[in-house]
Amino acid sequence: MVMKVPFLKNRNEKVHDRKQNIPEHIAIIMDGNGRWAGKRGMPRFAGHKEGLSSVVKIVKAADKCKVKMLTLYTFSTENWKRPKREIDFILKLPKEFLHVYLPDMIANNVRIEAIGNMEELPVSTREAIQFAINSTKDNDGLQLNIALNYGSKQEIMNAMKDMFADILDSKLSLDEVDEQHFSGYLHTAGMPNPDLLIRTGGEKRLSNFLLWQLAYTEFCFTDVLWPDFSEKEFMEALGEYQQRKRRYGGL
Ligand code: V0D
Repeated sequence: MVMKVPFLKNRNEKVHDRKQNIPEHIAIIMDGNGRWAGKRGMPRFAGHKEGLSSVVKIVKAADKCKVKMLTLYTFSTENWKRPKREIDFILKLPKEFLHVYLPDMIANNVRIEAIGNMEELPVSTREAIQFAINSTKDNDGLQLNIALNYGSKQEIMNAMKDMFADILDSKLSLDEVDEQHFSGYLHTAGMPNPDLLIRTGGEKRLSNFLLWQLAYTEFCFTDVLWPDFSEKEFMEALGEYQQRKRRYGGL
């Protein structure tokens, strides 16, 4: 039987236009790796490894949707409280990322940047990140910011101290201090604020991630664990964002 679809054109117009209101910058808290592994009777590190392949899938999905910037919370300043073996494993992932995925990222014109306190990281981790940054610095496609050893309160405190130092040095006067100027002292200097924050893994909190930068951001929380977060879930989050924006725009 031939289906008649006389209203298809209209229906398509009603479905939100996937090309409109694409968030320019998406920040993601990739939670649930350890639980993903636990549910399968696997050790926690197996979840982090699986999480790394989710990263690559989501970078490609974001690029395909014309998202300009992606900021991923890979390791927080609070994560040092975890067992040493788990920390060691996580901090070896950038090197693994380099060997397995970097050529792919370069082919996709991705530019890698890092935010966070790099000095406290093992040299091998730092070198891997620096290599990734250097080998992608001329790319002008999606910018992938790796937040590692990142904590927002520390970032704000350090920014404040640096700004005070400039005031004491008479490089800056108190009258010039405003939000925009202060933002220039943060790790995210020069980056647009995230339009959308996604947190996977069921928790509904910010966990010291980008407190200043998320002031006007739309939040999307999902119970899906990060290793299970695929292009489908990513598109759903994007759709939710687009619909919210449309509603606000209509007011
Ligand atoms: C662990 C799940 C990508 C969450 C994802 C701190 C936590 C996997 C990177 C990465 C980590 C990507 C590009 C790059 C350097 C690193 C990464 C860490 C952990 C180390 F140039 N995922 N990812 N780095 N996780």
